[in-house]
Amino acid sequence: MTLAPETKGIPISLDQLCINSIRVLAIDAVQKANSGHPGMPMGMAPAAYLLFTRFLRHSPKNPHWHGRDRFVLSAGHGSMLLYSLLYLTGYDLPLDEIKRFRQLGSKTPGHPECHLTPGVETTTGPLGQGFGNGVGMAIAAKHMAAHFQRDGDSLFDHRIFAIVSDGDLMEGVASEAASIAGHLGLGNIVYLYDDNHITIDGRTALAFSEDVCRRFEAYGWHTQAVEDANDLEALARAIENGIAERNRPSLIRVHSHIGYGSPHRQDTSEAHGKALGTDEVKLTKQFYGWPLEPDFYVPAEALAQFRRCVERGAELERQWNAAFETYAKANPKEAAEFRAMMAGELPAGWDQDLPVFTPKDSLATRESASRAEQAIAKRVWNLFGGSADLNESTFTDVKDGGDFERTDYAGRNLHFGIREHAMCSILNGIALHGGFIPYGSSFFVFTDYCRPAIRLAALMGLHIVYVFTHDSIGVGEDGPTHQPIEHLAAMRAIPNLTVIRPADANEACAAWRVAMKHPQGPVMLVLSRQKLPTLDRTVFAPANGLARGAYVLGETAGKTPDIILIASGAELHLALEARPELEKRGCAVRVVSMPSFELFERQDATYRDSVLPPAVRRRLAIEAGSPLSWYRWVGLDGDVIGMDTFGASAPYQDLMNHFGFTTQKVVERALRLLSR
Ligand SMILES: Cc1ncc(C[n+]2csc(CCOP(=O)(O)OP(=O)(O)O)c2C)c(N)n1
Ligand SMILES: [Mg+2]
Repeated sequence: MTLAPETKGIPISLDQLCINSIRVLAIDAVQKANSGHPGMPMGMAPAAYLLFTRFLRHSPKNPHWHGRDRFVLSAGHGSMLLYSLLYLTGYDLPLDEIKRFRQLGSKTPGHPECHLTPGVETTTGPLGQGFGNGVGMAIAAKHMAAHFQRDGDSLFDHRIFAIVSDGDLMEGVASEAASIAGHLGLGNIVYLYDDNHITIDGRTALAFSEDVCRRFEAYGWHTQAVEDANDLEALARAIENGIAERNRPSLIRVHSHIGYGSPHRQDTSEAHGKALGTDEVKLTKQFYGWPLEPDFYVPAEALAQFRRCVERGAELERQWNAAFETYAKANPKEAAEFRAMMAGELPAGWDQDLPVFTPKDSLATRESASRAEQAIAKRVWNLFGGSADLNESTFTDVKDGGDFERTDYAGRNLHFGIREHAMCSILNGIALHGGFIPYGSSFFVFTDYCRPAIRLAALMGLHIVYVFTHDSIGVGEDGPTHQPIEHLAAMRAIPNLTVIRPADANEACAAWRVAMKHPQGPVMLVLSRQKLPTLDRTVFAPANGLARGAYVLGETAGKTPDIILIASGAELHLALEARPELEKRGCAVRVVSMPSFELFERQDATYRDSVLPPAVRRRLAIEAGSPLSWYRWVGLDGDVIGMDTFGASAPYQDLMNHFGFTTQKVVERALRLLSR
């Protein structure tokens, strides 16, 4: 390892002071916390410095300014790189927060979390996700520009920059996202790849030997290489070229040194994920020509140089606002629409075409939900999404909406291809970009392929609608590989994800209504493949009870119930059929429709007790999925009819009989419970 001391006798340039300020803040913060990842910030500080001070159009005092370029730190473990930049360039992230890196209640958590820290565009850490999020942001920017941009104005041409690491590029989700980004020709993307040859286990050569640039060229990307991460000229030229390339996304491979400047840690995996230690901190600061005291030292001239971003950003913002005013004068309708969608407002009358179904209609909920979605999409153009090659089955494509393609970014229907994981990561990016209510669809069983991104959507509190169909063994002939079993339980286990499994067509409409008005987190609609009866709402309680998560659908008049039958989705109809059978035997029965645990949990105790009175302890839940999540609601004196195996391949009616989802079985189990 050769380290070329930069300081001997030569005055350190201002650029160098700034770059080393980033490095030293990262080193000191990790050292103080005795936890974190100093190596990557030390290696990539020059590129990050250039980006934030020269290329990224951002306004530190207004992190939500729409016209800003987006910066994604996909390698979220390098969080101190981002926190240093945010502090230095003047975001509302004071030095004290840097000193509280990784501590309880700080704005500097171990990995960047966008809902906590001003200037953090997305929550990253699970490698590959940031890569996909950036592609989503780029898609959103292109769609918005295609919709709003009029000749000549450049209001909607912001760019998406990211730093991605070896780990990011090894993860499958990044390959999926890179493939679709290249296919779509997203020229508003410029990603810097931190090619430092090191991951946690050691040299990348242990597990990663493809030619990354050639791989990305094959995806349709524009690629460049910078052989020395400290060569600012070369970096600047490459970034300029990347920006100038308008028809392809750009990847700049930057050969860097993890832990740059640390005599014993540079270019080793030891620099990746732990504090350097006091001795090594000292040696490293000496290498940078840095004073050893105090910690967190930033030279005044370096800070001043960074803080020029504040005025620069304010000026960019002023120009943008002035251009927007001109635009608004010429295009008042569009400007009003833009402001409303950015504020998250739904247009007046957005729900007035929602269908009302009658008992004559026998529809799968995927079908009724599709009709609801079409009715909404007609009035809400910024409902924007698509499916992972399953429109034939999920029915989510917007009729006459056109396809989002490289030749037509105004097209409303996204075709993710068979890339469920990237689909969900991209949806996160679209939501983070702002202005859209993104949705995506596939088979419910393939939430397994989406889960990491869904979890992050829930963590970030993003307004996204998932449409997952083929919700149970009701799938039928496709068999166990396609039959969700534990999936409802798994999705219900994700905090802040609202899962809704409607039981009939009108509940499906009510579910879409909830989904549109739930900005605080993602909503997942879980829909049937098979046809279901539409309940007669002149006999049963209205379907808008769904909004409260669970509601009493019907019960034996004038009596305290002996038993409560609770069900979601298709199985609700079994409970309804069992009720008269049980009444014939003298039992008082209440039937509760429970399409959403999460919505029900959000109700007050009075309402919850009115639906599930604590005194009524005999409760039977029926759902064609793992019983795991139901025990909370049925209690120790209750029972669950569910699925404990992977299902089987057969016509779905045969499966329902075989696995005990029949009226007769429900009656039997209810009687058994009553006789206990
Ligand atoms: C999906 C996922 N798997 C594993 C990890 C744990 N992890 C954090 S960083 C890392 C790899 C580090 O290598 P690289 O991406 O090259 O970063 P560098 O060490 O160069 O900073 C791993 C495996 C993770 N954060 N996300
Ligand atoms: Mg690496």
